[in-house]
Amino acid sequence: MYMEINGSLQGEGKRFALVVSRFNDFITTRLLEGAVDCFIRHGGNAPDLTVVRVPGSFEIPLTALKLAKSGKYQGVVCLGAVIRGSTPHFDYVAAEAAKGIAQAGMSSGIPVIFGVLTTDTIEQAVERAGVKAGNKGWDAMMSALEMTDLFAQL
Ligand code: INI
Repeated sequence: MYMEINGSLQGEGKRFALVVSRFNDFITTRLLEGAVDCFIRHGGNAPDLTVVRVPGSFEIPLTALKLAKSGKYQGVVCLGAVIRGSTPHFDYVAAEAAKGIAQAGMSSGIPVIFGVLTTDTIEQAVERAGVKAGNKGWDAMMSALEMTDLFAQL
């Protein structure tokens, strides 16, 4: 026989910071709406959310780290949209966002969730922001709920 530990999806009493990039705002606003909706539908209270806007996805990691280390939140949800253009800029921004967000979690010791879209086209981003491929902001909040509950048990 073994013991298995799972995180529940209960939002009540949880406090989260959401770091949201203003770059590609028409996508990230939809991601934010999905994340907030998910939180409320799982019993969370809107005043327990703090939304922090940053210029672009490149700025998310440092901001997430500061919030994660503040001790005010059980978790941090990072929302952004990096959409490929005609130069290699995409690769640098997307790689730094992914690496930095992971590092923010490692350094702070609390769940820091990667809700940054990295897509080849605007259409792919739209599809993942509340259209036919769901809403990745909602998915990111689901991960935050599960991971923070899990961490409370470990
Ligand atoms: N930031 C994004 O969040 N998404 C993008 O698609 C993007 N592109 O393609 O340039 C982007 N660039 C801005 C970057 O995140 C920084 O804000 C900027 O370089 C200043 O540090």
